[in-house]
Amino acid sequence: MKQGNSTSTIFHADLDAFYVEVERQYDHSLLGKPVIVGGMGPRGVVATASYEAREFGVHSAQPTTIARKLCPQGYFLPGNHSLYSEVSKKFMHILRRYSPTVLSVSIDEAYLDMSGTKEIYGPPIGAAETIRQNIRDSIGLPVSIGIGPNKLVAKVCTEYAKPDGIFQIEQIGAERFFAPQPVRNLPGIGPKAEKALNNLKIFTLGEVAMAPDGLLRRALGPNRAGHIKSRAKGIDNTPLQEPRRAKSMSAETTFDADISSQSEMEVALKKLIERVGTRLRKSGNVARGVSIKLRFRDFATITRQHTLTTPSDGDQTIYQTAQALLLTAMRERNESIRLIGISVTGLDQRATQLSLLDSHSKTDSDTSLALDAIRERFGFKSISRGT
Ligand code: TTP
Ligand code: MG
Repeated sequence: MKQGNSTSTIFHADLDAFYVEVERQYDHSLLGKPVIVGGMGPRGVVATASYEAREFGVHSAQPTTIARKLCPQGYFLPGNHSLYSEVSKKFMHILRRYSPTVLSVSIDEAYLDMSGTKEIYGPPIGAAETIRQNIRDSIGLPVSIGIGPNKLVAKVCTEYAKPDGIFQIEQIGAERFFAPQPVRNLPGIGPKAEKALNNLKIFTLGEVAMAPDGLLRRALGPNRAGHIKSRAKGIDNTPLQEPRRAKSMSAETTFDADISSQSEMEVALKKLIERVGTRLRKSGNVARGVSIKLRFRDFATITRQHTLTTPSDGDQTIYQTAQALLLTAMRERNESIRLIGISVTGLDQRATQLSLLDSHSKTDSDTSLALDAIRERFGFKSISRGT
């Protein structure tokens, strides 16, 4: 995936005053008026306000009672959340027509990887205009689109595009574009970080970019300082979409009667591992870790885990690891158990790990895959590996 390099074109699309604009579709008399959607009870808060109402100082998350004082002539509506989520689905659906990589990040907001689409949609601004028009024609809503070389710049651009517009900054201009902006404009800097920076006389993103590392570490902590500094220059290498995969898979079984013999536990463990292992191999992942869970008669529950030297998807490797964990756990607490469980963790795609697999892991993996094929044909109980 092309990300964060000069050829990437990322769009950030965000509907304008979303809930209000949906309400206006159903009641045209609300067009051009200060409209507020939110909780109407004494403890209710504003979900959103039309741009007309924002002029009075009304904003999201403000108590509705305050909004009423600021804007007594406003039209206050309780909102219809199932309708908004229906419309949101349609919005995302339209966006997916324009890019195979769309990352929806909230009900009315998504990133699109538009890299390499020039041949189809022309230059970015024209493409954004086409998308905006399509959204207006299909669901009647105004949307703003920020365009940048990465997610960060695109997102900040959207703020400049609003309402109902397009704004683009290329990588070459990103640092200069960010420099005069207050630190709070950077996604990821909240009120606390803002205050800490301001206390050190750092007010703009340009000042963050130039600040000595030690000073930033003092304000933001050692982990965030370097990250925020590069973001303050408009640099962001985060991929648009994390590969979708489960980080772990597990199975467990509760016994009808508590069991205390180690061999019974091992038999249960083996069955669970065959189940999880089959799922793991089907998903095309290998595991980096194995963990077991034991629940004792008194409901006390422990987990024990181990990181594999070589990632694996083979039942035998998983079983041997789990068995060793079981033995250690039993040495600590030799009591009968009511539940046993297994998890494979730290999953990663097998293809990207293949070169790391040693010959033993490959044999184990291949044997397990062969057993999967037999089970698929003749049923799960048809075959099992001897211990
Ligand atoms: P936003 O995109 O933050 O706001 P908006 O679409 O109303 O206005 P704009 O993007 O033009 O600034 O949020 C989308 C919807 O999410 C918003 O219409 C209502 C809901 N929402 C809340 O319910 N509570 C909140 O605090 C916020 C920020 C939004
Ligand atoms: Mg919005």
